[in-house]
Amino acid sequence: MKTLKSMRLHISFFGKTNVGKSSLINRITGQEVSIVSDIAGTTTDVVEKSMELLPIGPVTFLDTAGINDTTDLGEKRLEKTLAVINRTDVAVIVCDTNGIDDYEKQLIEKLEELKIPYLIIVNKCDLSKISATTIDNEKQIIVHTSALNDKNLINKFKEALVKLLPDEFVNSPKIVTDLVPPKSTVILVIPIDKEAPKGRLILPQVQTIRDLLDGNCLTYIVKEDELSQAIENLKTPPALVITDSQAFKRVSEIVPDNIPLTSFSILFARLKGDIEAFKKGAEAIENLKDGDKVLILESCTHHAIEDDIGRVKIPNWLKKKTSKDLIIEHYSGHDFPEIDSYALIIHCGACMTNRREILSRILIANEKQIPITNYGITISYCLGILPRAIEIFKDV
Ligand SMILES: Nc1nc2c(ncn2[C@@H]2O[C@H](COP(=O)(O)OP(=O)(O)OP(=O)(O)O)[C@@H](O)[C@H]2O)c(=O)[nH]1
Ligand code: SF4
Ligand SMILES: [Mg+2]
Repeated sequence: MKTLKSMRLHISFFGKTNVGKSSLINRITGQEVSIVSDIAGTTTDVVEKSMELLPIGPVTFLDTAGINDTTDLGEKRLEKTLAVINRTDVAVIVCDTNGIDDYEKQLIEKLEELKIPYLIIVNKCDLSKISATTIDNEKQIIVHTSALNDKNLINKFKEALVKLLPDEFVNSPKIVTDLVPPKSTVILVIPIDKEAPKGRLILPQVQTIRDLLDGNCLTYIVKEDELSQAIENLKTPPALVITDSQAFKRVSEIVPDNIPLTSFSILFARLKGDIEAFKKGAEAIENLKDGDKVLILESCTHHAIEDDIGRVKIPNWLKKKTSKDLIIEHYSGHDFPEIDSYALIIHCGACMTNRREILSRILIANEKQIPITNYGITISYCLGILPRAIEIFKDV
């Protein structure tokens, strides 16, 4: 996979004039980024729009001038596009239901040569069915849609995009060091927990420590009983305190309000998903009714122990928070079960899987309008500490 052009993912739309590139970008961004008209050649220069595309991250859309079959000939047609290709992380080739021909094929060849991932959007499907068989359905990611009236367009686009995202964009290696300055002090609160393997730390704790060491931070590790003393011993307040969620309440009482505080599971909700999307999902807890079904979705079949978080703790917290009679079901595995009957999905911390898988699950749930959140966000929400725990992400 190519290196990213910047921290933002650059997504460029290519295609012939009038196929609906600008209309698609306007729909996806929810803004009038480009002028749309039925006159071929409406977009003449590259138009850029940067935004936060939930739950994927920061992106820049590039709308290009369409290629006109009759006036732009041969090499010249491709030249027009090349300057933009060089800035592209993911390409979107737009055609109408006539399918693709030489120009798009030439473009695909170039993209493949440069190892730039691409998807094909067949637009204007409201007008007719696709006639040409020029697209290789086996090999390529294709979205059939209509910028005019497909209500599902945005989700379909994001689902296709997630499959193509460069690894370095979708799976950021930073857990916490982008939140605190180098050389700053961070305190980790790690209670003795039955779920931790005897004599060891659990994976998210180890990964956080590694990230802090790599970021040249000063890392203190304490149990909650030693936390007050650790803060008192420091000459300057720590830049951040990170605690196990299960001790959050007690820790939040000890850590003064001016010191940022979050939990391991919230850091991992960001690393393995999206805090905004999960926060929105957690808000649905308030509206749960008697008899509603809640799905606890686990990415792997880890050994369930006595007071396991997904089987005992979360159900108890939910009951306490809502006072409702909820039906709580569990599913473990990498495939996605039938989710239509659920009022809420709560995903595990996803320590054994990657962000791409969680993002696609968020998008599938969004498409079915089923709220989805995760363990860390749910626990914080139920304990009433979510606003404090996510404060640190505000400026990121
Ligand atoms: N029926 C229908 N019309 C569409 C659809 N998408 C776009 N259009 C219309 O097609 C025309 C061209 O749309 P644009 O979005 O300007 O196309 P473009 O590819 O950006 O065109 P250029 O900028 O000229 O290259 C406009 O009249 C749109 O309203 C669609 O899905 N269905
Ligand atoms: S992937 Fe999920 S279910 Fe598996 S161990 Fe990690 S948090 Fe638990
Ligand atoms: Mg245009």
